[in-house]
Amino acid sequence: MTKTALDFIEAKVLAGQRLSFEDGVALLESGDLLWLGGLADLARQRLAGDRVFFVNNRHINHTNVCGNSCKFCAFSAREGSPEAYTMSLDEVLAAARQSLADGITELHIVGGEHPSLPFEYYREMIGALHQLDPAVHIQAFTASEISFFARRANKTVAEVLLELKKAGLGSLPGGGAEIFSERVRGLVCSRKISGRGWLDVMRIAHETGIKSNATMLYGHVESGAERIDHLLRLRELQDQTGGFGSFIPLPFHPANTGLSHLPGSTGIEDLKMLAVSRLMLDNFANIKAFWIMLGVKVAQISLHFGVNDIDGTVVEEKITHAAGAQTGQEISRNELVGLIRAAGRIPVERDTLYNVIHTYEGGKDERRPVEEVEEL
Ligand code: V47
Repeated sequence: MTKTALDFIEAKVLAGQRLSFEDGVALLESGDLLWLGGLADLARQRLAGDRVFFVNNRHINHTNVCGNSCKFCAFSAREGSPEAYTMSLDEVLAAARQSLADGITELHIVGGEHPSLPFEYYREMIGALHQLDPAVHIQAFTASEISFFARRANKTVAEVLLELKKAGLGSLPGGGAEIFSERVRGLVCSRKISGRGWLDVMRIAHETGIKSNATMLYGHVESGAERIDHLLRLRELQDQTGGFGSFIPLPFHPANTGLSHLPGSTGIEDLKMLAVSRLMLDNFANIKAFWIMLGVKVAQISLHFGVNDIDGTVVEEKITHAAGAQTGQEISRNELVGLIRAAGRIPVERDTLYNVIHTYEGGKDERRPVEEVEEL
């Protein structure tokens, strides 16, 4: 890519103009990481200022049983196999109870597409969790899971969403999007909902008053053009509904998957992807770095590459850890505050829908002993 083309893109960003498909591909191909990061940082500054969000949350992966056999997934197991597990309602409630005592404000629940669990299992789970603590926001079930529930229960997507909403569902997580390209889906997740199907479920959710996130799984067999196509399809839907709260690019982890011969992404590629996401998704308020997949240090550095959200405390995560993630399972609120401060930003604890719970004012770049942070 010639310098002139990149200069032209830079001028567009400075003028606040929307970037095209060709611009996105050129940005991904550009070799100047710091230039790209600086441009994304400018876009981040305009959209989000110096505040960096995190949430006090807990993930629950209620079952790994799944009939999809996606090649990128190390988490799923066949029904009846020795690795298969399905949590009972009591086990889900016990996991939630444990973290409610620690003050979480969000439960993030995703699992496999279990071929024989009835829809009642999910509706009862949401209802019981909501009763346990009506103030806790339940972000549960990817668009792919919602579509699967509808097919299994012979209901429409809208019916499933409304029943879950009535039971206490707050919003949908962004998983299951993978890469929208039919070519790629044919290679890595041919049994899963199509890209168009995923977007349709999200459109219906947004029209039903249910907000959601969006993700993209990258670093496997997709091309740069297919990544940009994915971003543009999200941008188009966001223009129409405004229902996406954040975008989270997820770097593929190859260990124990059907694609274990692939190397996985590098830190440079991760930072580039986050920066390009910030620049292309001009109608997304938040770009999130999921530290579990990126590693804490890359997630922290990404705060200078367009990112303004570092996800949350998480507590327990099985999907990426099955695929070889080296990160811990949990990070404390104080550690998140320290990481954000050390990056020169203002830590803000948010709820799931980006309402501010607490702004940690004070010295921006000093690191304080962990026990002092709570007292600010
Ligand atoms: O849908 C599966 C991906 C997703 C692997 O909405 C893998 O705030 C990497 O969607 N390597 C689940 N990724 C996680 C997810 C998520 C995470 C954090 C925040 C939010 C949010 C959503 O993980 C799956 C799939 O795309 N995944 N296998 C793997 N081997």
